[in-house]
Amino acid sequence: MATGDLEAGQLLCESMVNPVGIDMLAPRFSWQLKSERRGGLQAAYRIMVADSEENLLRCTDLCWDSGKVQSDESVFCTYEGEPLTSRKRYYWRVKVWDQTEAESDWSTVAYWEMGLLQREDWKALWIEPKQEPVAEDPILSLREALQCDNPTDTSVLHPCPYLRKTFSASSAVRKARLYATAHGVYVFEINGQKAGNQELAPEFTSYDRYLQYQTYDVTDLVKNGENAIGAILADGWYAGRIGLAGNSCQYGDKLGLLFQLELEYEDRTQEIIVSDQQVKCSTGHLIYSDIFIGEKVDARLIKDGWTLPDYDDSAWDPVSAAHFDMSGLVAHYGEPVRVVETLPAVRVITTPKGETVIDFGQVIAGRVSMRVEGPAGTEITLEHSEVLDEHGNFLNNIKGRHKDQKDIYILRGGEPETFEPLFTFHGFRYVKVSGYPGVVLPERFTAAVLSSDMRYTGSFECSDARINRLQMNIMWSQKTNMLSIPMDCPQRERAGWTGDIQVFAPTSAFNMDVLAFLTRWLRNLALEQLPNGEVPNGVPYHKSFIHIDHTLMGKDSSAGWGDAVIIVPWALYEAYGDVKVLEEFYEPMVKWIDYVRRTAENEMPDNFDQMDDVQKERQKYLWNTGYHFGDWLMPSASSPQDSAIKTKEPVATSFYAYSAALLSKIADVLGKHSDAEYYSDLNRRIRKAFSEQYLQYDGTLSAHFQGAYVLALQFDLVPEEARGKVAEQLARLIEENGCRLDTGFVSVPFLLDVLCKYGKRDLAYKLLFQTECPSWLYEVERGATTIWEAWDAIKPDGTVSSMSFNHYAFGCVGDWLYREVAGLRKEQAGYKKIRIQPDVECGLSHASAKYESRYGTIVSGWSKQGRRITVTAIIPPNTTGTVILPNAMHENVKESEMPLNEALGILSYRQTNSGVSVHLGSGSYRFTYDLA
Ligand code: RAM
Repeated sequence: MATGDLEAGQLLCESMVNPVGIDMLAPRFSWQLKSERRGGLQAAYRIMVADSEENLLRCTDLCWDSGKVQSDESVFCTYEGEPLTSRKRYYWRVKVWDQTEAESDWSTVAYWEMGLLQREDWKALWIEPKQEPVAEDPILSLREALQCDNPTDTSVLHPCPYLRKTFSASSAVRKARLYATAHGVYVFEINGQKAGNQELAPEFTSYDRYLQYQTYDVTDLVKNGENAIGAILADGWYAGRIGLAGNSCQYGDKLGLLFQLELEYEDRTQEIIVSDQQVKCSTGHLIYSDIFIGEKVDARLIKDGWTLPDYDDSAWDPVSAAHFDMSGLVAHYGEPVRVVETLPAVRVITTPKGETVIDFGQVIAGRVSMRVEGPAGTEITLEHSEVLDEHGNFLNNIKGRHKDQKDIYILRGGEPETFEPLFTFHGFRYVKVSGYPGVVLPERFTAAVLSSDMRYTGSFECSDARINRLQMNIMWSQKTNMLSIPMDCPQRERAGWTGDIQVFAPTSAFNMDVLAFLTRWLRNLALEQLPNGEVPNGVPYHKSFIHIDHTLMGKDSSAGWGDAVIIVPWALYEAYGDVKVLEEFYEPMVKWIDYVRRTAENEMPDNFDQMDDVQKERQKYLWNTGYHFGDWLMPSASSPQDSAIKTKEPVATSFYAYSAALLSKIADVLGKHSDAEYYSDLNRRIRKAFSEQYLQYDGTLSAHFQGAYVLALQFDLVPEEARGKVAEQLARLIEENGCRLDTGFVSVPFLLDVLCKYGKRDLAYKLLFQTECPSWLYEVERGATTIWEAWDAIKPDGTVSSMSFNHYAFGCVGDWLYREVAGLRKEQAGYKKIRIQPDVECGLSHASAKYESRYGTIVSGWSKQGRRITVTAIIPPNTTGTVILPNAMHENVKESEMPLNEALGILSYRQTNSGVSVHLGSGSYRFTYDLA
């Protein structure tokens, strides 16, 4: 019998709410306990699964009944019922008991639906429309590609193929599912209506090994009688011009389509409509569409009603069947790309040069929607950019081949019309409009923001508006760079650089639920790992990427980039407590460390022969050969390459040590204790070699730059007794630099933590509040709305550089804001044990963070008024927390007006030298006290 207020809610299956079309054979369930009482813990649960809602509610013919399981686990509980079948929808619910044996009601019913699990489920044929093969671009060296400033010759681009097929449904349809994928990107319509609301399917993956198909519930689109299904294809990432060098045909030069529409009639009989040679093809109003260059539409060529059954397609061409290995076909995993927000135009500017430019007030990734009325044949051009130049003129600051970001619309004439490109996106805030008939009014333009549609899970807010803007900028950079893959930037490269996400992963997991999104990307990474263990610098690792790496660096991986194979799964485990993510990528991690170990052991630096035996011996623990990106974009370096060359040696060995240490921890989590010992011993040897090689007696490192000190301290590379001196050196370097940072990509995530850990908290805050370049607030004060690639992307004298204005890497400070400033931390992976430790003396008058953990909402907030401190803490049910009240005396602390020893939910408390530490169960608490 259900008692009390206990409830189980927020049901997730494989991190998603009611996913349709997954292919995990043992999906995992999570739920949240809801309880008004303080100190609620789950003591047991019971899950039931059935293949119909009726059976589930009647508890008959169940696919799985877990029975009452004595367990406090409410996340990642694995399905253990009868084997799951293709296409079936499964319904599930859960009930819980708490530690007082109170029993909840059954939760509301949730579901998931399986996709096509077997190769034989696919009856469809790959088809290819009549088309010119996509023109292959000449391979240029990186320098040539970047210097290439000519606008793209769009005459080589081809019209988008349209494909259609008619079919009849012999009676009323009770269920219709469309399974589809493409070589290229696609959109489907059935009877004139778009299938689903996702964009740019099948999205960007390592296509030759991992191609997703999407599942659409199209029950409402299919009607009894005659129907038509149609698709438009475009080059997308598959054949379009992508990456730094802007090459086409990375995976193929022909577009193709695979689809299967499955109907189930009211009488349960079934029918399947597939892609085959009965499909017909043509072209239409999309003159070309390239994912980078842009899209051109001639609305005069719109084929009205082309996906209606009675459309006359007699002049359309046949398609041809094609054969491709289907072994890489997988169900789409994680949230799809969608239009997640629509922004109004803020203003229309006439620039000093006389250009008409729309300002959307925010740098985004996405596209413009334009309303217009005018004579047929009028050609409107929309050009996109993130910045204006120092005079306020439009500036396409991104250099290189195919970096046009230009859409063209030719009016049909007559009625008001709307244009929004289908198969391209741009990184922009400003849009230059040319050829618009009449006045360019802001209300005629909106910007659609494209992003992988993940749940927002975190927010941070404090008493300094500039820091709040910084947090917003981090969010925006995440939103607009997590678009199918974790990209470096949405304009120049849009590449899955492993280093960038490695540094940003912890912050990203505060802001959004990135578990499925990053797990999918890691699956691609594991598939792209080279046989020798190297983890490529970017994933997907397409031909042009490989070419650049080989010609530029002579290999495929770099320290701090390849280490993503260990660091990203670890960040996911930490944030979500997901052990499976460690299990799944354990082998690739081992292979990577093994590659690094072999490289360190076998490749010796040039001066090896001049070394004595002791020095020679230690070289095998130092990763000191080959090209690495080092502490990429260190501000004081004269160029990116200069920062790589100057910093690569200590960075590489530091990451070797760090990854070995993490792998040792991971092995322990997985119960592989002898592996754990092996990696911890390896880590010990690397650390010893590091300090013997690079550390001087006075605490200086031979690589005397901030990032080297940060890494050495963060990764414990110097002996304990030397750490104080090393920290002094770091502090000195920062002070000598005018209290400004000089850290690059891979050290900046740890900079402020290291300073706090070594008693330099004041200096950490000086860096945070610094407004001179380089600093986070310099960008904010210069009007940044996203995080810049380089701290001085706009120089103090106003010069606008050709760097990207939307790179999330330096936004990694977000993680520190949540943890240190607001004090929202974890004591156990996945926040089963929480720590609230606010920094009430950081110079702000209040700060607070909210995080939707898998267990529920966590809040850590504080305010300071004179000597009066208020700390708010929300600890979700089924977790416990420790709240640290800095500089408090326990007898002065009140919790919701009650003395500590009388307050409900408090398990214990302890007076320490630095304050009071309160151990508590779930609930919402408000502590007040005066600073001692
Ligand atoms: C740049 C990318 C990325 C970085 C690499 C090394 O071109 O934008 O941020 O990881 O180089």
